[in-house]
Amino acid sequence: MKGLWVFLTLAVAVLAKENFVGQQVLRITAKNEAEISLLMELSQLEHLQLDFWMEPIDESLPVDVRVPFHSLQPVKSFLAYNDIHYDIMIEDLQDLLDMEQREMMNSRFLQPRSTDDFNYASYHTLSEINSFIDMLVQENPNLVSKLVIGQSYEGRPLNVLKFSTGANRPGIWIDTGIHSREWVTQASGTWFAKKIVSDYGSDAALTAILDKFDIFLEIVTNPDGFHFTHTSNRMWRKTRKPNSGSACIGVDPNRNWDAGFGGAGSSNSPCSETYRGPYAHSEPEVKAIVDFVISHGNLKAFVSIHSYSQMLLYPYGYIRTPCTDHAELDALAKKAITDLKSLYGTNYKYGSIINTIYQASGGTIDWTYNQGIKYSYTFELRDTGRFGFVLPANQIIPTAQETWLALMAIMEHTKDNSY
Ligand code: BHK
Ligand code: ZN
Repeated sequence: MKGLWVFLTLAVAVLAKENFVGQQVLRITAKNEAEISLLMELSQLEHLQLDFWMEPIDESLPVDVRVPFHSLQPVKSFLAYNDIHYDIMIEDLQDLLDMEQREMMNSRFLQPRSTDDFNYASYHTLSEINSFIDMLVQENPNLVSKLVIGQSYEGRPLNVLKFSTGANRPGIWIDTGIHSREWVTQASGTWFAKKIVSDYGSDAALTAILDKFDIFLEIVTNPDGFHFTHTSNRMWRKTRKPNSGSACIGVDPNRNWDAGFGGAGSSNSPCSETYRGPYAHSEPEVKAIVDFVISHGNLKAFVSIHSYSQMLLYPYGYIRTPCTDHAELDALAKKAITDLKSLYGTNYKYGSIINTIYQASGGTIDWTYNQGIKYSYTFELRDTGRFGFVLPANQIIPTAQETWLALMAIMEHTKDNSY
């Protein structure tokens, strides 16, 4: 009887999961504006169900697009007919996802009893990460606590780790996983949490930071989306709130903030991956952070971590005008990516969002910067597109380690330049 239930449960789980058999990720290199225009037209054809991992904006950056099997032939014909160059980055996305699942299964046979046992080199489910959070708090009661800053649309707690060694300190915020499919970010966030408790009291630089500042770390910033990436669709980016008048679900939580909300570089179509939502801060996952930032009132740095494309970005994304602190933020970004590169040679680009990636309105750090949090940055972690959102698990620790060096550069500068 039990065997039958296990079988049925597995069968339903398999059936309920979106499969990506035969789907490819193409890297399209447009030569000129005309080709970009053609790609923009292509992206408007909803029946093709294209998922742009990197959007067509201008010819300075390649366009990465996930193409469902039924659209491969028409898309490739369209590109060939228009003489637009492309390479196949991922031959069969499902093969990569199967490898990812096998790796998770192999690492799961032992339930960790402490954060020392936790496998940082593997991807983990929401409940595994939540258990990790609770263990870390239990093991370090004088340093770490868990704040619940709100609830997701589906009712999950929005957990924030607070690292604190004294009362009434200014704060540094770090979030990972606001886009749920960017799995190396939640995995890195987990590693950062352990790194902070390991280094406090032994590493002079981190100790000095924590003697002046609290660090707030939200590892799973979009828990509904993250759960959905594990159970139903690995490629889910947005929140999971239904949209009235549409069958499409979810809002882009990096277009939902009240900074140029609704402007260029965001969509008003609920079916778009960059749908801004019905109004600013409509998403509970965003509103919870907004309320936290305002009620805290003394955050000095705010770092929001995405993947992929290896960039360190600062405001603005919604306007071309350089922000007041452009020169300082630029110099600090250069220092941070130089430190990052020193570990494994990973190359990062840096600059304002609009100049480096593309125009985007309603983004997180434009809002936090306009709230007066000067050191507002966004990372785009590894890689540059070979694996994209499906970064092999053996890159988690190196990614987290090198990113930590850049975070330390930002936090030290914040410590030395805030009052
Ligand atoms: C980063 C910061 C602010 C606005 C946009 C971006 C790029 C980011 C996005 O929201 O479109 C790209 C992305 O998710 C992949 O991490
Ligand atoms: Zn993202």
